[in-house]
Amino acid sequence: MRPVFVLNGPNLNRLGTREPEIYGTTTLAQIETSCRALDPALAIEFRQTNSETELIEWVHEAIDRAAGIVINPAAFSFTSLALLDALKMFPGPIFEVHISNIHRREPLYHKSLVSQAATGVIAGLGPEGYLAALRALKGRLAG
Ligand code: CA2
Repeated sequence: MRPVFVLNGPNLNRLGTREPEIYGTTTLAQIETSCRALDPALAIEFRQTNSETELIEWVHEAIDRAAGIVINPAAFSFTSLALLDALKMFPGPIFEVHISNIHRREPLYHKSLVSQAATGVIAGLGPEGYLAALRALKGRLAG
């Protein structure tokens, strides 16, 4: 079975270290562990990068060999047409996740460009959002 890519954008490697009132105290490593525990049979490639180029290259890799994508593009959500273009090329389901409720934030955080390519968008569920996205993805893949 083809893997599911769980991709994380800039600064999320620092999750759990600041702004706990917005992002909580869970680290990205803990989120990875809970994603893997959801379904040990699911092949998950869980990655984080601070580089827009690398994130786009991972989407290209996903086009060639992934069944689905869960992506938290972090700040690239609001800035990267290049990431949107790459995701538009992906033929399978894409779930965009934001740990915080971006719509409760400043207007700068309200408009995710990436959402145009997403099958579904989850915001404000905290780390649970990744699990909700994986469950939704599994449902889609099972038809
Ligand atoms: O809520 C999310 O998951 C976000 O995608 C996180 C992004 C933010 O720009 C989005 O608006 C919403 C970036 C998170 C910044 O990284 C942190 C690192 C350490 C501690 C807290 C946040």
